[in-house]
Amino acid sequence: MGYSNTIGKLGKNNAALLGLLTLLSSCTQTPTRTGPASAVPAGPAPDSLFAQQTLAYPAFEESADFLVLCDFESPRQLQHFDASANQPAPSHVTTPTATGQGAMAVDPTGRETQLVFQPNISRWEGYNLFLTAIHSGSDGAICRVEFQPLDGPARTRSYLLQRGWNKLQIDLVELFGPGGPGRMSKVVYAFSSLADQPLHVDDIMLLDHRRYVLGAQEGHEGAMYAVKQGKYFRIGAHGRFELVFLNGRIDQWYDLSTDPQQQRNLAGRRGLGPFIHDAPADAEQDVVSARNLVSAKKRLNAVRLETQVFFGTEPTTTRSPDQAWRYAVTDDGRIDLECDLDGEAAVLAFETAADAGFEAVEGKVRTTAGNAEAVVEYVLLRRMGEQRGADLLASLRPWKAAHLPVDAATRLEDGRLIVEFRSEPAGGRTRVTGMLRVWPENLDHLGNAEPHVRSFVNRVPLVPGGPETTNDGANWSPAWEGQKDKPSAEPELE
Ligand SMILES: [Ca+2]
Repeated sequence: MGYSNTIGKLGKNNAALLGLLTLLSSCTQTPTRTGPASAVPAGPAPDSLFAQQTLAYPAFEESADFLVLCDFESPRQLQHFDASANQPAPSHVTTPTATGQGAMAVDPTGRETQLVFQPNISRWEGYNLFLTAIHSGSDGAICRVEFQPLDGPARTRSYLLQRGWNKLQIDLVELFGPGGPGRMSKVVYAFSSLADQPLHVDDIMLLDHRRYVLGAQEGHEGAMYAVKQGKYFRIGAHGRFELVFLNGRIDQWYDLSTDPQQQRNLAGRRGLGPFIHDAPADAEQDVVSARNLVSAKKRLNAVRLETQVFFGTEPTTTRSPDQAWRYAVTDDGRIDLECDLDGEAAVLAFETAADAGFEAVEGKVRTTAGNAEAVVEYVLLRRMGEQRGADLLASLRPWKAAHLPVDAATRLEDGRLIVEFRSEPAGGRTRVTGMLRVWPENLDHLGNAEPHVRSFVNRVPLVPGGPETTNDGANWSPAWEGQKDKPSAEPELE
């Protein structure tokens, strides 16, 4: 099994790094104030604080709910910073500010300094995005933001600051999972590699930037929902399962029947997958762009997500995507998957959490493709005993292949379970279709899993040389097929 560097390149850490680089856009210098705040007419005047914040933080405008913890418009707000922990003590300034007419300044005495913020409101439930602005006098300083919840371990994010204002946008779901951090004790800003210049902090805000494409936060058992949350898409069925998608991949997986609070991510450290192993050299690049199209059909209780992923630095408008992923998720826990990959990538892999008790069992279904006998291999990642709960059933095969050289291999690495499916590239591209199941729970045995695999194989017939439309990607998805319906939820274009 080849673990090239590509794995890391395409992994979660790099996605986080990408987010970091994306978010490190510094905004312009302090807006010129023409008069005191009292001179501003009532209502949302162009230079009202609210209008400035909306302009400075695009996510602010999109969010349904927000909480400003500190805007530093009053020197009194410095009391939320622990004076004993901050050396030297911060001071209140009126310039520069990111928004409004006040900010906080600290003069670093050495190469390192830290600010300890004790939030006036510690209950952060319902918020999932942390925004703050930091002004640096030079390029190259490093800011580490550490969140210390009252219960549970601290989480950190580090940023390389540019000269001027840096707007940090930190996804709390990414850090703490969908349940969020709960109650927050402290947020520590730790600066290093500082030049001998003052630092400024403005605007500490929490946002709820979830947007429901289908369903709602509450729903009856089995009711589906789809939420866009920043660059994440959370798709699930209440009381059954939730999958979190990022850049065309399943990043997190939760078993809602045994874990309604979503404390335990069943996906591996890098995500659930599919990961591409043995990818060619030209794919060893970072994701530069991902386009998502999510559509939901309420009556069918199904959600479809399509993601186009681009690597490299060429403009994405003038070329086809390096990877195209299509998922159709239904309330019964079935995920139909289809991917189209540039290059000769031959191995797709899934990865489950190290300590969740997964073991792999491989099975085969014999079927007839045209006149040829074929064998579809599948794998059941099951959990028995004390950790009994959601299992993962996976079966992948090359696009429209008469022969099915799909090979499921398993191996343990640091406790994680990794399953690989080998595929044959054709014409410089790899196209794979497949089925995953994350519900019903406790499939446990091949006898329970086989009917699901068989229905998948029969539904997408293996007809060599058949008409192009047989397995056309636009039509093949399960709940969509043969349904003459009108969408009851408006398709969402991202
Ligand atoms: Ca301010």
